[in-house]
Amino acid sequence: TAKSDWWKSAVVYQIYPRSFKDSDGDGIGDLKGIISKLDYLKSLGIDAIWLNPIYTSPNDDNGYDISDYRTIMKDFGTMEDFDLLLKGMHERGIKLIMDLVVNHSSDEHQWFKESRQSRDNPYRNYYHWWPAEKGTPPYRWSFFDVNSNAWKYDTLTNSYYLHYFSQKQPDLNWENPKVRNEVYDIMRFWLDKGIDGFRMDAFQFASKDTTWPVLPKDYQKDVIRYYGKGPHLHDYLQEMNKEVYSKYNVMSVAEGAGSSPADAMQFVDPDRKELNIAYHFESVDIGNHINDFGLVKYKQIFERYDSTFKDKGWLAIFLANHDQPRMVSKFGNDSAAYSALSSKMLSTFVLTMRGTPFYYNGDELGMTNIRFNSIEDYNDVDTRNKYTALQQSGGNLKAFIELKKQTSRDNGRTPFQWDNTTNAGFTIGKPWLKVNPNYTSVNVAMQEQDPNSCLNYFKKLIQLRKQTNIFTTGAWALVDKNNPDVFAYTRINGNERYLVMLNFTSKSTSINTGINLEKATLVLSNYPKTSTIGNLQPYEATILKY
Ligand code: TEU
Repeated sequence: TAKSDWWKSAVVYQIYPRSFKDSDGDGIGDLKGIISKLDYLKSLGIDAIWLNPIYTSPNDDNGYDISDYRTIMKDFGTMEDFDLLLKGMHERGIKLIMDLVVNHSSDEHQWFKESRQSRDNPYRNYYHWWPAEKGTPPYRWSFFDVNSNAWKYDTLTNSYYLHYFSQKQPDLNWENPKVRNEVYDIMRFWLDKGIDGFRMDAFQFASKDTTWPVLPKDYQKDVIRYYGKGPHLHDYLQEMNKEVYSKYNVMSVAEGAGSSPADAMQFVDPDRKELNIAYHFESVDIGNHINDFGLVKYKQIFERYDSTFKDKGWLAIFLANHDQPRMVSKFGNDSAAYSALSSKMLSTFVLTMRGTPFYYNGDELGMTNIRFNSIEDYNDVDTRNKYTALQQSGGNLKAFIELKKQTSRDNGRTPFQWDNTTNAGFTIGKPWLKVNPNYTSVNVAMQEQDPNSCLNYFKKLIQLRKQTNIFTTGAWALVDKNNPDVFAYTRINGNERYLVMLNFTSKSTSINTGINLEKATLVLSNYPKTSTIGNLQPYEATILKY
């Protein structure tokens, strides 16, 4: 791949800074904490880090509500810390991708404070307002609002403002060129510091039909179709590319990329000059647990996307992030017997697919869902507000808590497990979110010593992805596609041929590859002894060269 396409062969590691490493004992992870772990990050072999938002924020949604885009959140440190972090990363050959959250700002951003003052304030049109004398605005669903209503009435000017996420996250009005230019300036500010790209948070929602048509009843069940294709979305992206991205050798990721492969292609078709990588949600929105939706349906998603993207465009491959439960708790099996095995199997998947792997911190250790028993333990605005809503409507709170043990975003946000000292070595203070009690057996210190650990297996996978570019560019095709237990595929580049076989179940099973494997050689497996050809042990992952 060309030098400017470095992001195609990169492995991106996502750091949730609040939970990674606390340096000052306030219980919250910070930039100095990350700096102290740079050698760990280097040892993984990853190429780039995506850092969740670190800008000044009142933390209604843990940094996704930004009140100043050019300063660092006090909890996380200072701009000096940031400069040192970037320098330390670059010295180790690691690139930095920042989160760009510009579908909305915080309600505590200066722009919004001005905007709400009066109907003729110069910042009024930075946001979407509906004057109350026109009646109630056409209903818009909100992801996080307790009343699921994205219009919030504000007495000060007798108007409603729009917030697709929480009430403290008002949506910016992208139709206003001043807003667009403000954002381009913010982007230049960080790119000129030398960062290597942006993940564009929820940007698919940025363009709204401001004639505010009435939407069909229950449209929110298919919300991306209605919110993810605003009338000017791609005009904005093309303008942003022309004004900013085209001037830098950096990468851009569309977080959310419509609701079909064709939609996703629109964001990243090189001829359109918009973004680089499409990060779509079909493979995580499919359901709460692999046993519910089944492997065959899951495989079909990847087949549909890969067939659209085989000649142009580029995808992200991921199983988890800070909005998801832990990868092993959703797609694998986190029981004592199978947790490590299935974690390794899932890592094999992420690192051998076509697309750029986005790998979530802690998954390299096999970290699992925490499964809080009480709402008091939760921090996540989404979980808390939905609980309150249910409380108000007299719903089944017990069932809700059971469901959140599987799905809450906080499952993936518990502190990183460094060692078996107090609080997993994350902080000497009181952690902002409880540490998973399994830290005594799942942690970096132990796994670094164990040649068979998840951590060491993850490092091997990264080395493998670097030794050959087959996993980046090789053609991808499903094998035994209707097999309900096994996710298997080939990666082929001319004479170089690899077969990846992943057993997604806790039973021994078989696979019909239709390939002559007599001369095949073993590349990597999560078992010391792989099965005879055609058979796979529980959660076995085996890569063969043939
Ligand atoms: O998430 C945006 C978003 O659209 C997700 O809620 C998505 O629909 C879901 O994960 C699909 O399963 C981003 C951030 O990742 C999230 O943490 C923020 O809360 C949100 O934007 C608002 O900024």
